Parts: sequence; C-alpha cells; structure tokens
Amino acid sequence: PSPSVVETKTGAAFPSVIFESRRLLGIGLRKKVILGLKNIDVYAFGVYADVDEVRKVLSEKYGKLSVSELKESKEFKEDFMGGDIGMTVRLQIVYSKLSIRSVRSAFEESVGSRLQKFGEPNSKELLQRFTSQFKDEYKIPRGSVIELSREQGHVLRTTIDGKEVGSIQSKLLCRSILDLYIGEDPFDKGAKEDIESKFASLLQV
Ligand code: DAO
Ligand code: DAO
Repeated sequence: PSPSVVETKTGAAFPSVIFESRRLLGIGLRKKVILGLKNIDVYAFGVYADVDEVRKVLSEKYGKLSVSELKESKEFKEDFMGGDIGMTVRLQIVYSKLSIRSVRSAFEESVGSRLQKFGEPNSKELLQRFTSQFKDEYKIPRGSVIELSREQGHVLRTTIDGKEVGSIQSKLLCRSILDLYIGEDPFDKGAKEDIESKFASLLQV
C-alpha cells in the first residue's frame, strides 16, 4: 500500500498514488458560506495526474524548462488543463448533511459558471446530462469518496466509493471541473500552487 498525505484540518487521508500511475499533486479544502454567514468545510480534495502520460505528452515540448519557467508559461497551463492527460480529482466528503439536491445545485453554480466562461453554447444541456447521473437515492455521508477522472479522449468518469456512476465524453466538462481546482479563481489557492509546482516537477527528469 502506498503512503498517504493527510489534510490536517479535516483528517482526510489521500493515498499518494492511485490507479497504479496517478500521482498526488496536492490537496486542499472546499468550503462554502451558507446562509450568508456560516463557513462550512464541504470536502477535502486531492488532485492526481498520470505520470507516464504527463511525460509522454509534454516532455518533448517542455522537458528543458525549469519549474519556475513552466509556472510562468500560459501555454504550459493550457496544455496541463486541456491536454489529453489522465487526471483524477478525489473528493472526500467532510460535511455530514450533504443532500444530492444541494450537490446538484452547487454543481450547477460552480461548474455552470465555468462552462459559460469557456463559451459552451449548450452548457445547460451538458450540466443536466452530468447531474442526471446523480440519483436521488444515492447517499454521500461524511467519509464518502467521490472520484472525477479524466480518461483518454476527454471522458469524465465519476465514481462514488469506487462504484462507477457514469461517464461523459466532453473536453469542456473535464476542463471546467479542473478549473475549479487549478483555474483562475480556485477553491483553495494554496492547493493550486502546490499542484502546479508538483505537476511541473514531474517533467524534471
Ligand atoms: O445544507 O444547505 C446546505 C449546505 C450544503 C452545501 C453544499 C455544498 C455542496 C458542494 C458540492 C459538493 C460536491 C460533492
Ligand atoms: O465543489 O462545487 C463543487 C463541485 C464539485 C464537483 C462535484 C461532483 C459531484 C459528483 C457527486 C455525485 C454525487 C451523487
């Protein structure tokens, strides 16, 4: 078994490697203000990338640049976020009263705003296709693990506690989800920094 990294505030543990070759780049916390005043911790998250694919897809183009040069490069960020590279965002639920309804509406707000930002004309339809995977009878108590994975060909695969709930092929949806964690206005700025640095360091061989 691979060692884990623990998110200190919540105690959520993230294995440093999943699916054999996806390596943990960084961890963070998704919070939300409810009723305009209470700040709740909703879930801890870890972002993973497939090391072999990162090197296969990006080494030739970026292999000679240093970590700090890579972090300055807009093009590198584009290729990181939008490239055909296996990645997983693993969420570990912390908030104990999460209903599927509130997940759907939070999702429409967060991912919906990104789809619009990237100019997806059918964003409503795409969102609905995604959220219709979440059946009302699913339960996601504290400790549940949700994985959102980008698989080859920009297929977004969702699992809850290791069970697959569905897959959707959409480059923009994959990109929009990553944007929540490593885009311009991320949930956790410190996490984004760590993830970018670690990702860039995978190319330093
Ligand atoms: O109970 O009204 C409430 C607050 C719920 C906050 C929900 C935030 C949901 C964030 C998305 C979770 C994705 C697993
Ligand atoms: O934090 O705003 C957010 C959105 C995170 C993505 C949530 C995906 C939720 C998939 C949950 C399925 C639950 C049945």
